[in-house]
Amino acid sequence: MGMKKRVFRKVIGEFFSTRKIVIPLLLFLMLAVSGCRQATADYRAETKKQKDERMQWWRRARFGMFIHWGLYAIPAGEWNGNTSHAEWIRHTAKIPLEEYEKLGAQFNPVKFDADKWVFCAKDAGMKYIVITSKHHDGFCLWDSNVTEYDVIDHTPFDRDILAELSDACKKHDIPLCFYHSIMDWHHPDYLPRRKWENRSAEEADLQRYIAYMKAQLKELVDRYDPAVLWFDGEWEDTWTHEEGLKLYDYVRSLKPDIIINNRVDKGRPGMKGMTLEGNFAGDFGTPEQEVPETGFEGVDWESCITMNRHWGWNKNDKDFKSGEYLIRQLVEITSKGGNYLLNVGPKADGSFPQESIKRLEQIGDWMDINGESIYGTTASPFGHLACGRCTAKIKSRSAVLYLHVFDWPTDGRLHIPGLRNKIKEAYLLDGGKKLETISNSRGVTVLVPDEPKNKIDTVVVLKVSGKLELENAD
Ligand code: H79
Repeated sequence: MGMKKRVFRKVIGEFFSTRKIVIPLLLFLMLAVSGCRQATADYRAETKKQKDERMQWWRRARFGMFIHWGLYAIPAGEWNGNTSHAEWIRHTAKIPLEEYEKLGAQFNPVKFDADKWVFCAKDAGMKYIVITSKHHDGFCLWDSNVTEYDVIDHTPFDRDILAELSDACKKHDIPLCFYHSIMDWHHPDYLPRRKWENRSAEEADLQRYIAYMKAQLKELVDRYDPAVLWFDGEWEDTWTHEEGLKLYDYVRSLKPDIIINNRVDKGRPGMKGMTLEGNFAGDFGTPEQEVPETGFEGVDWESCITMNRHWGWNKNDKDFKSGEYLIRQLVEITSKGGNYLLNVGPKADGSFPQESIKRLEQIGDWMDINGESIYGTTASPFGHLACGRCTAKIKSRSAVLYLHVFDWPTDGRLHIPGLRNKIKEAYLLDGGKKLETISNSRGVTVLVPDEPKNKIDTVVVLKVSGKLELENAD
């Protein structure tokens, strides 16, 4: 017995005293531990500093382009004489799956030119692009390995749209992002079926669908390196909070610094934009067709809004908002600390609607001169300003206030009530003309020219020294 013990000790002793073994063993243990951490990483547990760094480009950007494009562009909103449809047409016109699939044969967007799209966005002053990799209809704009229901396999058009767009975005240095619908009216394993459909759901297995969606997301991240994933269609009963958390962590594990919207999870009440308090995943809120009454302190959000009444191309919808309206909407949202995601629904031939191009150019003309008052700014420190809106760049010992004057004063005097700071400099952003200011007990009065530079929004810049001091700001 004693003999055996000694031999055993000797063997063990040699084993551990041999550096050759100990070092690799330690390395192995360290790797194993860090590997486990990776696999179970809770990406939502990051510090404020880490999140601030991840969100930085997005917060500075303020303005992006949404693109809704797919097979639904072919009927262009019209089905059996009803002209009110768009990207929901398969559902709203109750089109059987086989019939909807046939649209693929007509999808041949010969005018699609990724560089042109990117120039349109950049010239408008937009800083990122979010395109529908897949909308609710399930049709995919890239050559997916896990379905034939995509642009390469299901249409005569032999070009990978997302590949071309991703190349163009890289070339012209603008982040590309994907809208990806969780709801899928095409995949046999997605549940629930539309109520009006008579497709059998007997063999369907939602877990298999989720695996399919994750495989697609991996393709998208690996091939095109999106900056944001913008989920949608999470409101159906089959999607759960648990799956939402898992999907969020999965996408972050593919690309740790990616940004993901709140529709990945079930945290928003009904179809509202902002997430409720609680353990919900999602980096930013998503008000849709809506500008919130006020901003949300410390919460990121992005209003997505159409130029007319539809997201997908609808040839009969001529109800476009004016360029003036859109510019002021951008300013309004920025002054509340949000981002503005403005939609374009390209036609089936791959071109942007003329009405959209015109408005993007109008916005671009204004942004060329006034972009400084949008990018990298934060919400207005004022509760309300009679003359218009305010965006700001605030530091601990100084601040720049951009006063967006919608209603130009008729008496040459622009009043900023409640502002207590010493004014270092005041000037028009357009052209740089210096302006005089008068400080009194009520605040600051800026003496301005009789006519505004731009009737839509003339920006008056105020540089103030010291910590920003406002009184009765509401
Ligand atoms: O992708 C865009 C929309 O298709 C999608 N989200 C934006 C970004 C969206 N999904 N649902 N909704 C918007 C709201 C739901 C509206 C509905 Fe209807 C009411 C669906 C059916 C009735 C509006 C009217 C859409 C179709 C008919």
